[in-house]
Amino acid sequence: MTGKLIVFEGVEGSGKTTQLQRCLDWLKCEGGKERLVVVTREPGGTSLGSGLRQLLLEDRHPIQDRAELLLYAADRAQHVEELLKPQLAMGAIILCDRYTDSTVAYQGYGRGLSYDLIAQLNQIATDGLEAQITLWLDVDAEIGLQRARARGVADRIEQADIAFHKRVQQGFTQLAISHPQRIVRIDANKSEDEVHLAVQAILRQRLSSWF
Ligand code: T5A
Repeated sequence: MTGKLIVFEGVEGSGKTTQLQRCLDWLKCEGGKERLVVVTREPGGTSLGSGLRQLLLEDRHPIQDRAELLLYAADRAQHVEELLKPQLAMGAIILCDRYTDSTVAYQGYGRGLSYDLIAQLNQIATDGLEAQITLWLDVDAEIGLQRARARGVADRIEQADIAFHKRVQQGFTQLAISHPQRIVRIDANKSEDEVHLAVQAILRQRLSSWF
């Protein structure tokens, strides 16, 4: 595959969506000149995924933890085959809001499901497709939740208690320790501009080594 998969990860309100959009604008005008740049997200990067996203985030039905895990895996399997693999084959730079680490952090550390089971499901869902780089926007879980909740109604997962979100945070910390080559930590407690400059600096370096 000639394209590159760049993933943004972090707790609720860590600023992924904001930074991903700013990164897209930046890549379009300088960093990724003449390259196809695609923005996507999990859950919800495909038509099937949009429906699964609604089920997962709206508070309409009670969802058991293993059912939740399988719904995220189904979203990912569809996303990988329908969008990620074909776009990477065309040479795209893909900016993806969340990927496999979110499942380890939320369903593993947050819900307490088996890490082995999650690793197996991630393997099945991705067919082995890994990110070239994961930008972990590391913000204090309480600050992130405040930012997310300030926007209005909290979704099903944002409604979980602070202890859950702190376990998720711990999950991302452990993942970064376990995968130092792939995961780059960015201090997301800083201002939007400062975070954007940090993202730019890392990607500028990577882009020049890739292309
Ligand atoms: N999930 C997902 C799982 O449980 N398992 C999985 O396998 C996967 C893939 C997805 C949910 O699904 C869960 C995780 C999530 O709970 P979502 O809506 O995509 O749902 O949730 P988030 O990804 O958390 O989206 P958010 O919009 O809540 O957070 P973002 O994208 O990190 O933050 P953003 O950019 O929208 O910013 C939030 C607010 O903060 C402000 C912004 O203006 C905005 O108002 N902000 C800042 N304020 C101050 N300083 C900064 N540096 C700021 N950056 C942004």
